[in-house]
Amino acid sequence: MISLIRMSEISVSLLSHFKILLSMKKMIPLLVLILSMMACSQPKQKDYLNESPGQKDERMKWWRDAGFGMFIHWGPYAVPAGYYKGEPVPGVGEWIMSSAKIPVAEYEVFARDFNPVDFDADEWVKLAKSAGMKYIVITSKHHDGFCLWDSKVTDYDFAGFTAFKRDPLKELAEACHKEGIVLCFYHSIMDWHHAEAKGESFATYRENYLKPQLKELLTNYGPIGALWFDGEWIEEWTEEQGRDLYNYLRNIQPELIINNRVGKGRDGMQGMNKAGEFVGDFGTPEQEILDVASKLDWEACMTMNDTWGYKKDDHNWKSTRELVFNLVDVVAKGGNYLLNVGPDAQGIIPAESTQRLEAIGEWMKNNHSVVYNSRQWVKYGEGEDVRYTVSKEGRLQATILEMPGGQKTFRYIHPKEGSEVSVLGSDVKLKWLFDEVKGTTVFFPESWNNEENWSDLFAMTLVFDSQQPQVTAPPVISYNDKAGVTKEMFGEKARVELTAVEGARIFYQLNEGPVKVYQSPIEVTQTTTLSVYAQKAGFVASEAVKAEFFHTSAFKELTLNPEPSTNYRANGNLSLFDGERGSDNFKDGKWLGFEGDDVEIIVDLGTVKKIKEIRLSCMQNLGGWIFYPQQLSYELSRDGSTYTTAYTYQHQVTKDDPNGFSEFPAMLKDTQARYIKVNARNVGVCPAWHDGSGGKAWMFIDELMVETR
Ligand code: FHN
Repeated sequence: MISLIRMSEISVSLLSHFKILLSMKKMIPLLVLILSMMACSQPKQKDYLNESPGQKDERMKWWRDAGFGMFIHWGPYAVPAGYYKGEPVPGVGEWIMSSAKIPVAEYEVFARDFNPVDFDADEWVKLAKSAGMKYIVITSKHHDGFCLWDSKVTDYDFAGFTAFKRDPLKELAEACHKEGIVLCFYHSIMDWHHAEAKGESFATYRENYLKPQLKELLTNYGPIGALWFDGEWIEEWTEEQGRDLYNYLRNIQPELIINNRVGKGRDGMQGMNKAGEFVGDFGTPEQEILDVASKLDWEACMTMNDTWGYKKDDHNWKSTRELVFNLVDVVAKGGNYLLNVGPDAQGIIPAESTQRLEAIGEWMKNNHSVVYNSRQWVKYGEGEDVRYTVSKEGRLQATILEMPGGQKTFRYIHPKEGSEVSVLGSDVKLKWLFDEVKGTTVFFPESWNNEENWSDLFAMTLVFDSQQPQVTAPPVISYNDKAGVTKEMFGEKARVELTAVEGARIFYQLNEGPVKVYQSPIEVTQTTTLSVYAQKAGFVASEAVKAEFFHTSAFKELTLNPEPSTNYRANGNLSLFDGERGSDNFKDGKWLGFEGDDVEIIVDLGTVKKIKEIRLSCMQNLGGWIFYPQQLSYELSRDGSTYTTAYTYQHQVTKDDPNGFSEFPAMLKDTQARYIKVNARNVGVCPAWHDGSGGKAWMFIDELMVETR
């Protein structure tokens, strides 16, 4: 039985609890008010993912006008400088931790010893400026996870790990500000040092480490021009995370520019985005330059030798001439050039880099209008030795990469009557002559046969007051009522028609034969490359278009084993000799796709014939998990039972392998055979380095071509 006293104690505490609840109930509106004020105090995230093209143009203007920047790869990897346990470690220097499989604790020893006492930010920035570079992109954190700034989020930085108690990024920010150079940060999403940067815990790393560190970099170092992400290929990273990070960062610095490696759009080393919508402001070709001009924003990054991070015995330096050529080639194609230096562990930029940058700077003194604020012309160039740009004043600039003899002809230029041709960095005026077919020929002074008299050693830029070129539209090659053919197969003979715009004459060439004027359809009876161009009166001649006609003998029978996958069946076996080779879009319904399977094709020519050549078209698209065969062989037989191998191909695919097509051609000296057996071994599963590692690999084939005599 509960005592009265106990009863009164309970009612007192109930009463007090009720009073507390009551007072708390009174607190609710106040609590709601505080919470909403806090929410309002949290500035609402602006959506920068749907920025208008005009706003993007405004934001990208400085970057597009700059054209030329310095990439700096610097970190603890400069300490071992390419050696581990006294042995040289192959590959790029900044990957030594991974290439030599160095355990974290051991690699940290290099970090502890990283004490760059000779680091001089002013010197670095002045060198970039003297080279004509307008911005610097430095590795704030590379894959090894070491931070080049004093981060409050980790002690794996100079302040926390080394005797070097300075913040190089702070000093660089001040030096850049002083010299009017724009500072940008490279930052690796992949982090070999952070325990949570993989697997399940990745989100924790992203929210509690990656983002807070990026906030430090965008808050404590003044205006940052761009963030240059890398290491986005890890499976933990997704396009969605990239979009979220992009918006998060632009809400910190709205004018920030962010490369396409913030998302998953990059299509391998060629660096531009795959088809589809992907986050990021510019494409990032690496160690390569686009083949043709692009209207998209892009920046080619490149080493001066074979490594990004410092390696003491990598002396495979590109020549200054090659670097100037690359710079001109990139800007003519609408891109920026980001040229790398790898300072050593003392903070010194290798002399070979400094010499080349100073020499480029000399060239830029005369030719800066080719790079700064320049824009693309309708044609980015002619051949391998002429590159066109338009200066900010609107003048046409033709940079000649190979100094010609006494004269040089420019197919696409038609200077205004009476206008002069001048040379950047020289007061010479050059004579010129326009010819409708050949274009404009410019004549150089005798004295220029001696390079001492050249205005520039590496590349010279001529300036024209040119009319907007009237270029004749390219002609069309048609076969079997199909227009615009580029590669066709035919049995007995092929009848080819050529058409062009009204009033244009058509000129064609079969293989290396003479150039003829087109009168009527052309008949070809053997494998032939056709090159055609058109020229309308008063217009400059069009560029040449090519088509290849492949004479193949009809097959009596063709067996294919196994069947291709349902989604990539095209017209089954027929597709292998319908003369229709698939395009670079593997979903174009022309390719036969095999998931994980090896493929065997047996062809019966019906009778024994002289085999001249065999080709099998295959495609590689690493992003699409499509790989070339790792092994391919062509075997021949007269009786269909005993086969002899006529051709084999073997290759271990690597992450640097290019996407594209290959026909694996085998030239056979008229070997007699009736049967051909093709064996293509599939890679089977995606390699360890691949995003899809472990997943089934695809092999795509099309067009088996057999030329007989
Ligand atoms: O793995 C990095 C490499 O170390 C270097 O930083 C280059 C520079 O663009 N990017 C990655 C390779 O694609």
